[in-house]
Amino acid sequence: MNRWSDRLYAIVDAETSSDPEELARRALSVGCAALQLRAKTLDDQHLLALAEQLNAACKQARVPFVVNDRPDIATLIGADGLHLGQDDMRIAEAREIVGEIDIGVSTHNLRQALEADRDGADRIAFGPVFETTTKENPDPVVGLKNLEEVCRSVSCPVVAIGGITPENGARVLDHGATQLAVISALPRFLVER
Ligand code: TZP
Ligand code: MG
Repeated sequence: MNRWSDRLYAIVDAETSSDPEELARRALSVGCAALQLRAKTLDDQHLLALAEQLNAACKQARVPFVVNDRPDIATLIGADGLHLGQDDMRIAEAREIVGEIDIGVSTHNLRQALEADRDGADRIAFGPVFETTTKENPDPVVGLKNLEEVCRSVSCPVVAIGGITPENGARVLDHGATQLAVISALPRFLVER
C-alpha cells in the first residue's frame, strides 16, 4: 500500500508498456483501487490471453478488473467492469452483452458527462485534465475547473484522466475526483512507502 492505493485506477496499456503483466503485478502488489486493460492494437487471441491473465491476478488480489472497449471479451472472461468511449457502443447496448457488471464511460465535456450519468453509467472518466501524449488525437484539455464542475453535476463517481502524475494527483483529488486514472505515470505511482 502507499498513499495512492485507494484512489489509483491503474490502466495497463499493452501498446505503451513493455511488460504489461509485470506492470499489472506491480500495481496489484503495491495497491490500486481498480485495474483496466487498454489494448488498442492487440489481435483478439493475444488480447484474450492477456485479459484472462490480468483478470485472474486481479481476482486473487480482490481488485476489480475492467476491460476497455470490448464487451465480448469482458463477458467471456468474467471481468468486473467494461469501459466505453464516446465512439463505442451505447451503455444500453453494452448492458445487453455484459449484464450487471460496472460500465464506465469516457467523457470530455459537461454535456457528455451528464448524458452518460443519465444513461446509467456506473462511473465516468473525465479528461484529459492535463496534456497527455498517450492518447492519439486527444480531446482538448479540460482542466481542474471543468473537472470540479462535472464532479458537482453528476451522481456517479468521476475518475479523472489525462496527464495525471504524483505531483498533481492531490490537486486533482481536491477538485472532486474519486479516483485517478493513470497510464504513462503509472510506474511512478507504484513506489512503496
Ligand atoms: N483518455 C483521456 S486522456 C487518456 C485517455 C485514455 C490518456 C491518459 O494517459 P496518461 O499517460 O495518463 O496521460
Ligand atoms: Mg473505447
